[in-house]
Amino acid sequence: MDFSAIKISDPDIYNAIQNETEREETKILLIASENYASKAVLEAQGSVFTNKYAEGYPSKRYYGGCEFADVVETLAIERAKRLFNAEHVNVQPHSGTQANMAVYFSVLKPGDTILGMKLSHGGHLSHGSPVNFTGMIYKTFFYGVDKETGIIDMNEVTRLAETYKPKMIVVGASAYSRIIDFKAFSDIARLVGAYLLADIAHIAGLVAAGLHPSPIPYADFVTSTTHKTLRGPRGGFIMCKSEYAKLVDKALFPGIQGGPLSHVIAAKAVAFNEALKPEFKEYQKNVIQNARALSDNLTKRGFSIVSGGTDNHLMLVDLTRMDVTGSEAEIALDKAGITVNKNAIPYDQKPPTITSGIRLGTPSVTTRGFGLKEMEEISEMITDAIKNRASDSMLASIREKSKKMCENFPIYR
Ligand code: DSN
Repeated sequence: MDFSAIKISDPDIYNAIQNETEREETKILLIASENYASKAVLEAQGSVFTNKYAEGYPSKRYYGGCEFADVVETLAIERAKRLFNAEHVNVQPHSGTQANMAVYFSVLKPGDTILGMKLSHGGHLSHGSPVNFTGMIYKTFFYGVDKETGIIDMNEVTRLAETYKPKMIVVGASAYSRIIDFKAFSDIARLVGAYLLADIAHIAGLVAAGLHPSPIPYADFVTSTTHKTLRGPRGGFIMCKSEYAKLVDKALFPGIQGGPLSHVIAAKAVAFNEALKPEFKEYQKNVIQNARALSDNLTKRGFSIVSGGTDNHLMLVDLTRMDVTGSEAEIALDKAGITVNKNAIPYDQKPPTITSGIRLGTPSVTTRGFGLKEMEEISEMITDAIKNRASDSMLASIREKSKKMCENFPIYR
């Protein structure tokens, strides 16, 4: 992109942008929720639509001059509908949490009961955590994964649903590597008269490509972000059955948000268009293939993967047996030029600031073109960095290797 104006007007911010570009280009990014948006997405997001107020919805705005904001929002909606086969789409949520909030506000009242997945077992803050608005406004109960298998315990979901009769069941995760059975969740929701919300923020790209079963036929509401496997701009969106369209739209605006971010909506439209192309399916296949390869390679090198492997774009590495904490591993890997996040593992004995695990994902490295050979080399680098975490010279020499690998696969250059 052209940064000629900011280079002169604001060198501090210009330098930070250059440094961030350098960081993204030269480090191996394994954070499962991040990706590299295309130049077209960045251009749309950096466009003059940032200047425009467009409160309301296409053709029903509270401001004049919205004809082109209508064009981008309508295209974003139509493309998302096609991509996911959805009846109704709202592309205005600023984030995944705002999308979830709008769904809750559309059909729940304060004090109603939600059943979601435990945060420490891979769920999300906005699925009922006590430190989140969901835990403050609603009564919340949680299911988790089986201690032995690391897989969602559907018997427990049924038992909790029958016991607590939630008004909403939430399914979806930030750190769960196996296929989610949306139909089974829907059967339980019907059994107890609950709404079903499927939050596919992490797996949206896989769902769009038909590589993970879609919740659309089963869930009343489906929410997502646009920037993870979907590889668009940072933001959220909501899909729902037509019967909830008005309630959802009203809950989002004027309920919880004001003016939509039309520049981000333009970028969402670009990303949805990219995701409709055949290359996107190939990309998602490679994301899964790389995740499996990384998980297998790490297992061969003695690491333990929660649930024994992965069906999607991510894996949770249990470091308990390696005698290293998640935060120690995160710091050592960063020094070696590999960016990851520490992550609680199910039944973790350590606090969330320390943790016994790291979460690894392959969406970003696959976007830059890494394949099976690189997955093997990365697993070797991860092993060496964790084993030699006390040696700055070893970490520096791994940093050289990771940098070289990145230089062979430029992102924006
Ligand atoms: N922060 C996101 C993630 O890393 O999965 C979830 O909101």
